[in-house]
Amino acid sequence: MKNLRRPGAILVAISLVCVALLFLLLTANLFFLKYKVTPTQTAYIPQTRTYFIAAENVLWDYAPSGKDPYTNEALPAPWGEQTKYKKVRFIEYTDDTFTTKKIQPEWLGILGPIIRAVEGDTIKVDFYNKADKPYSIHPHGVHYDKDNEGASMGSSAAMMGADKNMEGAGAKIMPGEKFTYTWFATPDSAPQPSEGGSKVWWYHSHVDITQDVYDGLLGPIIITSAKNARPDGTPNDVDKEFVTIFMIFDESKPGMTADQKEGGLKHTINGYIFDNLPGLTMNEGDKVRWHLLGMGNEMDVHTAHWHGGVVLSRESNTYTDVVELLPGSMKTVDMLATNVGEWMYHCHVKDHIIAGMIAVYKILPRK
Ligand SMILES: [Cu+2]
Repeated sequence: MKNLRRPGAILVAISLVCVALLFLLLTANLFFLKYKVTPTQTAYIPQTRTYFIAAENVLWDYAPSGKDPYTNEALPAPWGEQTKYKKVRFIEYTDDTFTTKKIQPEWLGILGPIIRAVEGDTIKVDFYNKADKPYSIHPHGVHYDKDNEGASMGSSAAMMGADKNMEGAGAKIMPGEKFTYTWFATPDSAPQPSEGGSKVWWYHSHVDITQDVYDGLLGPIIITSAKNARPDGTPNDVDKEFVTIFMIFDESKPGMTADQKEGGLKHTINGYIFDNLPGLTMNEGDKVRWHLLGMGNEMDVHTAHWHGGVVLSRESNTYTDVVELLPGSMKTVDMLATNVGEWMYHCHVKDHIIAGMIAVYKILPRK
């Protein structure tokens, strides 16, 4: 009988030890939840940010004032002879009915809306092609799968007999159709600790990659690091952010004279020439982050130059007042705005200055 009772006692003892261990585990967990998680409650909680963006035909004016508003001089020939052209733009709406447009800062110019996200976020873009050609949205810097790459291989790849399975569902959105892109802002999308609290990436249409960006379909993505994120996704280490793109839009057509072709080369900052870019205004003492983008062809070798101030380039680990841009470039630098006044902001390439790649930014006195 003794031999039969012993295994039962051992089983009871094992059960008691298990219950005790379970109790300890539970209380330790509660302790962790109470004392370990509480201090990090202010940490950024990743979320899904949804944008409603349409591609639309527009009439774009490279110089709406009809003159150089800074010098008050007439627009020089041949670049000032025609300033209005049919373009296509990415336009943001408030919801999926695509009826109410969101107001974007005037300085964004021809660029599409800022697609902003924080490290860890999911980005959803409801895209509605309201234009009359197939278009897409292809992002740089964020994580996506093939269906959300937004890139067609184009006719040249098709001619080479490329596998059409290489194109995902979002590669080519036909006129009148919609597609929802899903992208992820990973730690690799965010600035590194040695960089500032936010950085810039491109997005653009990628159906006919040689033409879509010239049509006008391009815009910025800004990713903020989780440790620097305000609830609205903006970075807490600066007061203001601007995005400027240096690009020569080619409006020339076959059969034009050489002079007409030159006049069709619009040397723009955010789609404006000869000081027509509005709204680059800041206050004395502001910490200002400039996100710089370059796009275009081999003639798009640009050197963005600020008068009246310097910028901190973390890439070069120094202060400078000239930043080099090539087609496809994405750079972020910071300025402490101290020098009150109106200052030139232009490309430093000689031919580009003459053709009007020049704007003005203003530092207003502190009230
Ligand atoms: Cu230039």
